[in-house]
Amino acid sequence: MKRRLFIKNAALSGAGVAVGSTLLSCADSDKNVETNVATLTADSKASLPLVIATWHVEEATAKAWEVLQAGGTAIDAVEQGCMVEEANEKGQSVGKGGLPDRDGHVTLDACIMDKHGNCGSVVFLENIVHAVSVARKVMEDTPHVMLAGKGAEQFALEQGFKRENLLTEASKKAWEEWKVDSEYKPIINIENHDTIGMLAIDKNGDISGACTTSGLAYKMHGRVGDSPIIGSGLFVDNEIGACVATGLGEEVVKTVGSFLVVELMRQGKTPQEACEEAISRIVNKPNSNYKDFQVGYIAVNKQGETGSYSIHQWFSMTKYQDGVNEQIQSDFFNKS
Ligand code: SD4
Repeated sequence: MKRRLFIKNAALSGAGVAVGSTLLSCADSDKNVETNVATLTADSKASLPLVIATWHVEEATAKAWEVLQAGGTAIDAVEQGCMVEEANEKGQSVGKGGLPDRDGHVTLDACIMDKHGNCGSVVFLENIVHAVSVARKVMEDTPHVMLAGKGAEQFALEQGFKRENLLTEASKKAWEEWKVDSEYKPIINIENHDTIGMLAIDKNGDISGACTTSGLAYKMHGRVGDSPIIGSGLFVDNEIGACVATGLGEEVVKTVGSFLVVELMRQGKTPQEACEEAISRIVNKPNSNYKDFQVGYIAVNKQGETGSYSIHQWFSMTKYQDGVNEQIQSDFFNKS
């Protein structure tokens, strides 16, 4: 994920907002684009398939789209889409090349959830690039939903995954520079974000989701975030919709954010309204220090309407629908 590039591009394009034109009527498309992003009506009929992902990950959504267009399932699409970022050594965010914990270990968290509500997850996994695929194996080939650490690695090796060192020279160098005056504080966003979350609806209208991350850069060894926790980092309900989170996982876990968004959609909120409400639960806590951290949600409902919202500026969603792969700048809470 090219964060610096994204910031530059967004600045160059003014508001930096792109809009899924297929979801808008002709009259709508002439209006202010920022408004349009947030005002898809309940009776919008989105065309399927579609895929959305956190941040600027157009190669990943392109892969997922390819699977969906060929008639593939949403679960295959989100797995293969996430794998693109996991294999991307240049993105210091996920899988190979991910920034390490404060002791220099790259440890991965991932989960996946299908249209039946089945789920699989791995936490604190080392030495395996495709954590999302290991999570899928947990879902499909074990009676469990979550494997951790050495046990997860052992399971992956037994399943034929290759063992490899995930700490690239570039990430090692970044870690060594960070150690100079680290104060052992983990870092969240703006300059590094550490996750890809992806949601897809296939041609049959079935929804699946996945999330994979190297977690907070320079976290404590052993720390696990929201991304592999079903209901927090990801939740899919094929009758209602799905949500995936990014940002400071501790805050997402405390509000069970993705489950909350899906439940709010069940109560009638649009994906946009549901994401906004979930962010408001975080920022409106007494003594919330939200100015110091970022959380962002993206969501889709069964009708194919999408939404995204974050605490701070610069969060974005990549969306591939109707042959258009585009980055959509998220609206955000902290405008002060
Ligand atoms: C975590 N939620 O480990 C992840 C990190 C992330 O953008 O999404 N950063 O807390």
